[in-house]
Amino acid sequence: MTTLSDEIIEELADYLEGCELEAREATKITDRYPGMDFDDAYAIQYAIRRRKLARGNRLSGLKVGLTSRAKMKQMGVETPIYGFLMDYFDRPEGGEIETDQLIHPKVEAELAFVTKAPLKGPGCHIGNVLAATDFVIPAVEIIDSRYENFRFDLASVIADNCSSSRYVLGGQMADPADVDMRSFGVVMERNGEVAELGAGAAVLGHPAASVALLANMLGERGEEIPAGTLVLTGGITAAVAMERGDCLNVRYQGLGSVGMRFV
Ligand code: 0L1
Ligand code: MG
Repeated sequence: MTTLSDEIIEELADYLEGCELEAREATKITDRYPGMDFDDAYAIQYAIRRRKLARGNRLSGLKVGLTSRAKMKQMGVETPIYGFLMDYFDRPEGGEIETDQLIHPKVEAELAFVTKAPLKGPGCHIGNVLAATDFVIPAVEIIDSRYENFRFDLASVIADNCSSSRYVLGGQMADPADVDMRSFGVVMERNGEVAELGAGAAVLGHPAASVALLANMLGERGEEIPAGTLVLTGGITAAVAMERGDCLNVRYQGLGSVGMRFV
């Protein structure tokens, strides 16, 4: 049940999406609506999604955020969150990220899943996810919170589509049975220097647990993860700020590397 009227939800969706499309900073929406709850926040996020679909953009996947203890602690929250990915978020491996389209981007090294069968909660677990996974593929998510100076809270972040902005997939996929996802190591280098290191277990103990959680959260809305869905499971490393001129290279154990240049 939302506490905000449909009119206010649409007005906030218009405001936040405008900030995304024009790379304009937003002020925390809970300053204006302190009583808004997570249902309101997801209603705003879904309104943004509908606006993009109506304009002809295609949904390209889903993402789960705040899946690492470090990130949850940083934000003082206990709950991971989810958002959507659109076709124009997808950028080529080894390509350029246009910083003038973004506000203050940060990068996260992630393991992405592509499903081959639907997943529906409640009760979805790692076993269901592994059985329904076509392949896993390395990914870098470029998040770009629209909020001025990162002044936000969980409801404001959910409404802002969990800071989703761009993502880059690697070229090497793997059968989930061939990857030890808990000890799967990543090394993130910015401008040739190691910026972050991590292992897959940083993501809720096992990256597949993030997909299961997404299926269970969507199940509460009567939705499922359809077959053929790309799911970004959340940062294995902390998010690292990038600026124009920076080069990023992330090495993924046994799965090659993902690189990009911020121009
Ligand atoms: O992908 C994510 O983990 C979402 C992060 C949302 C908060 C932020 O912008 O740091
Ligand atoms: Mg992420």
